[in-house]
Amino acid sequence: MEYEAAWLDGRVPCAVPDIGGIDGIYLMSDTGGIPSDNVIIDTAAREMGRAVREMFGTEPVPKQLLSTDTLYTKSNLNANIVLRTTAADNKPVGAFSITADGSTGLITVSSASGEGILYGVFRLIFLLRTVTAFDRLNCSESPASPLRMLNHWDNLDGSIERGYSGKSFFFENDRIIINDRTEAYARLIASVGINAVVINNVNVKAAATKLISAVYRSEIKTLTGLFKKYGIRLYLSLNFAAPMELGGLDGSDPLDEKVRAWWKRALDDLYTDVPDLGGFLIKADSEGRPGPFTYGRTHADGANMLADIIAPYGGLIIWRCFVYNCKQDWRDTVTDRAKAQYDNFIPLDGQFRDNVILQIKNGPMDFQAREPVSPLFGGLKKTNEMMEFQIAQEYTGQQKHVFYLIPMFKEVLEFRTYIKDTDDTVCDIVTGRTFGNVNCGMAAVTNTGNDENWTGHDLAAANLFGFGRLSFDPTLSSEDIAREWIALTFGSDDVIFQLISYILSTSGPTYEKYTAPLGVGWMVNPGHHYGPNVDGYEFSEWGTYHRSDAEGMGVERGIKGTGYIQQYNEPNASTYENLETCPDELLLFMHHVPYTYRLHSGKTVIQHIYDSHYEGAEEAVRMRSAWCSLKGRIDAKRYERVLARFDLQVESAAEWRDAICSYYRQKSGIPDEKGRI
Ligand code: GCV
Repeated sequence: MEYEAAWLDGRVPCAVPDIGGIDGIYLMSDTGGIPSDNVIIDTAAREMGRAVREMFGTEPVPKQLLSTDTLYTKSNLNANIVLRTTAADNKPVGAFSITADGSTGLITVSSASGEGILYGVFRLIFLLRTVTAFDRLNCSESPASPLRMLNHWDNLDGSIERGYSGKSFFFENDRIIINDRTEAYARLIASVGINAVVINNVNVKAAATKLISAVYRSEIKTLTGLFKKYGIRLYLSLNFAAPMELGGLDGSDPLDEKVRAWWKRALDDLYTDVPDLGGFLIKADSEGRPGPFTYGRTHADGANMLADIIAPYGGLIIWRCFVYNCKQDWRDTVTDRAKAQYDNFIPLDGQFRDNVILQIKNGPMDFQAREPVSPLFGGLKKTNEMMEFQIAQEYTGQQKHVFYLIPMFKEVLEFRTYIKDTDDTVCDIVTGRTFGNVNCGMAAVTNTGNDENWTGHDLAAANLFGFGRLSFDPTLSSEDIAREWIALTFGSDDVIFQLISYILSTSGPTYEKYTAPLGVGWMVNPGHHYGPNVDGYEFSEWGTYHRSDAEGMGVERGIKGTGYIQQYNEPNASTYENLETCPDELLLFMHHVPYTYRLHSGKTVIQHIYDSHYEGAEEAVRMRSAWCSLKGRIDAKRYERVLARFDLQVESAAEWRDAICSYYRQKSGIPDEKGRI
């Protein structure tokens, strides 16, 4: 399968007018070592050379340099670039600075780490392509999250769970694929600061269980080495029942000596051959996956058993908190799936090893278009935590609809937890600022596949790019990220910028308007999760209800309901409990109210449902028109590809509008005051 270069596309030329070209690229080390010994610095130098060729037509061969003295000789517009390794400092791995001296034309990328040199080079390439003045190349950056990770839900048969952009480029017919595309992917994600990647689905079944065994050893070794060149550590998802499925034991009890000995042998063996492996991601006791509960053990017992084995190798265990009862009786109004993660993990706070990180989905349910922030972030005080976002658009339009997710991620990260100081946010927790821990970060379930453009919908690439940039620097605004992505992907034409930024910034609110209202979520077709089906999950065992009846709708999660709201710290708990202060957009997530209940907007719930669905469907039409205005400004291939997706989106938005409005017209018996049918 062909693939495009996405935002690394060399067709976007240098935008800095006062550079005519780059004369030389030099490697230099303040510490006297030979920097090219470092595989990551080699990659950085190669990337710089390649970008220079793409921007200026000639590719200087990187040379070693002892001092920059000889380079202070600018006599034309051309510049020289120095990649300078500095002495160790106390900045995070990956920190770098770029200094650009206009009078000499010398551009220096400095860092104490190979990763920093690589990130500095990519930053410099982005800046050369997007800013219009030499002095704007100057910057200093440092990654905020120690772990910036992508989770692939790729299966070994080549399918991708919740994948919307083709098949896996890692696996096919139970084989691991390693080719040009693998390297292209590594450079793509390294360019936005990603430093960890889990290549297989958390639902580890069949052949995937054997990824830790000798069967796939040589490919895992090769892949690990390939990613290492880009400063990325490879991780694998584990099957907790591997001692039974691979080892033939009769159980997987984490406290059973035979089980522990089996894991120790298996993982010692693996790390001996692949010492650079980052570690493992585990989904246990969740949606049918095996776990410690079967043996009456805790998740701390399970995670710590594995963590102890891989600690000597510097390995990490990333343990998912997505643990809930997926066999609930829908008639049971006391059990609440939203409470499950907090209830399961708070009692274990402080019991996990230092090399265990709990990975927590952004909301308490499952990646809906609108959910409150998981209260677990405000609860755990003595445990490493990591954010799990989803850029695969499972519930947000499946990469047929455009949904720029970065504003939503920003909202989650900026949420105040009140766990410590009044201004402590979720971002402070997952970047280690609140508790001073180093094992933490952000992960996203990725949206990539083997489609030519990687992400199916061309505009969905903004989410992949944006997640990387945001995990590196959460202070960036979603507008800044969009601006940078648009310029790198489509060039600096102002009309393109205006129209695509309009589309991106409108996309999330639009999708939210024409799908499930006021935070209630889940009104999708079961199984594949695309398209409207109000009662699709209503009478099911998944714990996903909207509780609509003739009088009203929403789940009562306050003191008189399931008590979920009490999992938040004050003042969040009171804000959500109190109808006067509960935000409209989360009202039906938090409370059951009559259709005639008046929102802060002044509208009744039922009229809001009608109005927002009509508005959302109309906005989808407007976004499509905006895209149509780009005809002739964007290459025909990408233009047509996106247009075809907008056609689907407009059709689907109208279907959502009609299905939801008709359902609630019938259920409530209250007509639309605007007389629409
Ligand atoms: C990988 C949701 C998805 C599943 C996914 C699960 C998870 O339930 O629908 O496909 O499984 O989340 O995050 O583990």
